[in-house]
Amino acid sequence: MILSPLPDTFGAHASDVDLAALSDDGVKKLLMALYENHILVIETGGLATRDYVTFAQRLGEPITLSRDAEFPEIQKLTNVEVDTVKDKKGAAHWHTDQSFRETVSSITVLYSVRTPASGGETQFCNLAAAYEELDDTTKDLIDDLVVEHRHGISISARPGDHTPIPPRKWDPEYTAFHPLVRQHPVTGQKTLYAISGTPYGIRGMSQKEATQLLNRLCDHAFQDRFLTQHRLEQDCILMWDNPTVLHSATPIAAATGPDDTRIIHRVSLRGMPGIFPNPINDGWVYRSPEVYGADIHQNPSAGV
Ligand SMILES: O=C(O)CCC(=O)C(=O)O
Ligand SMILES: [Fe+2]
Repeated sequence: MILSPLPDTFGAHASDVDLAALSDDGVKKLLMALYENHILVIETGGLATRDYVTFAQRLGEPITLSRDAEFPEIQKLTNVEVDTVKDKKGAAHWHTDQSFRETVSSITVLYSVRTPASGGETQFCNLAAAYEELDDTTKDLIDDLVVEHRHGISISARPGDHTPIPPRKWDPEYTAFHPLVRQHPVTGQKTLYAISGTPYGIRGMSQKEATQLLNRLCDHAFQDRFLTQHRLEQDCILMWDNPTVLHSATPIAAATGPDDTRIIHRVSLRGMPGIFPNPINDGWVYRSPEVYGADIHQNPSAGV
């Protein structure tokens, strides 16, 4: 396996790796590269769908988002008959997957089945690096804050962001509460969590104060040195350490033929990988309402 940094501000790249025959040590190496670099690209050389799902399952527990009989773990992202330039909906807004639910999504994995000749980049903002560079007064102010999240509502949406599509059967009143600052359960690194996309308020603060604080944190995080983007090559994997980044899809016009078709097999994971059975904390685990004094609802419907 050859690991190298991606050429831009952050991220790692792995090649010369056979994912269908990877040892536990190999999985550990890839995961550490992911945790330390927040996004990881793997050249697979072509991977059967079953082998892809089996590999993803070694990284966490798939959150089932599709009704596909054979591969319910896989959600298809495509521009076939979907035009996100025109309809301005979808994942082209800065978000953290599943932050509107109590179950923290740990890793998101994309496998490129078909790549357009241009466009379709995924953009990222490194929230762990952004946290690290905050001044101590701000860290003290925010370390114990709790953010209220709702799908489709963001008091800190970035200019130009698309409107998120609410999942089917999603009750707009459903709310999840998450710490504003989390600690990575393997590396111990602290990170801002989901500061754009779903924040609706901050416990104990007025809406005005919460809006100001979240937007101040976003203005800090959205500096060039914390940003990068990646365009998937065919048969490659792009995955991200979901709680430590914000990401956004680039709008893409509907496909007109093979050259501009984008088809991605997406797997969303939760929990700890089997290879790391003893995390240093419960960072990615749902914390009970007793901790936050919150009324938190369950809702198993879909959404990214
Ligand atoms: O299409 C993309 O590049 C990313 C979409 C997205 O937000 C996701 O898969 O979670
Ligand atoms: Fe997403």
